[in-house]
Amino acid sequence: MHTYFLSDLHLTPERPQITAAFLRFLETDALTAERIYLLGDLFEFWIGDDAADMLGAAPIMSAMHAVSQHVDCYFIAGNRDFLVRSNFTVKTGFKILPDESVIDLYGSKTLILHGDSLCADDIAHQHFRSAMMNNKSFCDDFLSLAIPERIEKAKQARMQSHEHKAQVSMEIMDVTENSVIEAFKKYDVQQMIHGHTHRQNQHKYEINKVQATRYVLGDWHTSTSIMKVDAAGLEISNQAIA
Ligand SMILES: [Mn+2]
Repeated sequence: MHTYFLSDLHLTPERPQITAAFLRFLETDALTAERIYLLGDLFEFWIGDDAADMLGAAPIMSAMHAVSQHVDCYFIAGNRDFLVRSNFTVKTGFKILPDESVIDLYGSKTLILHGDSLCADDIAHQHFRSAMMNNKSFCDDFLSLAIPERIEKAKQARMQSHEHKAQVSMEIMDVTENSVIEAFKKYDVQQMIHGHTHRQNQHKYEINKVQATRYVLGDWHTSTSIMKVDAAGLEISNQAIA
């Protein structure tokens, strides 16, 4: 038995080849797993469950739902799709977990998260997290707007995000080592898995004289990034997206 982890697909109607690659995964490998965890930014943006059909997500959600009938499926929201709500769970069968969840992964206690909470040096992003993502009244107000108005605001936010990325160095947008070490200690784990930075890699740490590992999933821009874990270990595979 095995478990899959994926993140940062950034699905959008503008990149149908990535949606096709995800649908292929759902129709094939996904069905062989016992559990699947999606660690955020599945969608390029999400402006409310009621706008899913309009943004072309309906076929994706029904394919996810088909898998959830055979496999335990979980979703942690990213900074792009933090507005997923209970209707998303109904339509996809993926249960929403809080960001920063601890799971038992074949005997190893493992922290799973989207990863942007670890990017403490990115002040603008941390402001976005506190003022918007984690601000219930902001989210409720936004979701109460008419869909075209939400689409317009999301476009503006994406433009600001592009400008921000162009201005801020790559180091600032990566995780800060202090936050990583604090997270290992806070949750008392020796293993964590996250996405967000799109920098697929594994990093070793020594926390209180014990070795710890941080695994980073890649994005799905030019190739897939799928982590497969079983009792024997862990590997990430990348397949080119045509
Ligand atoms: Mn992200």
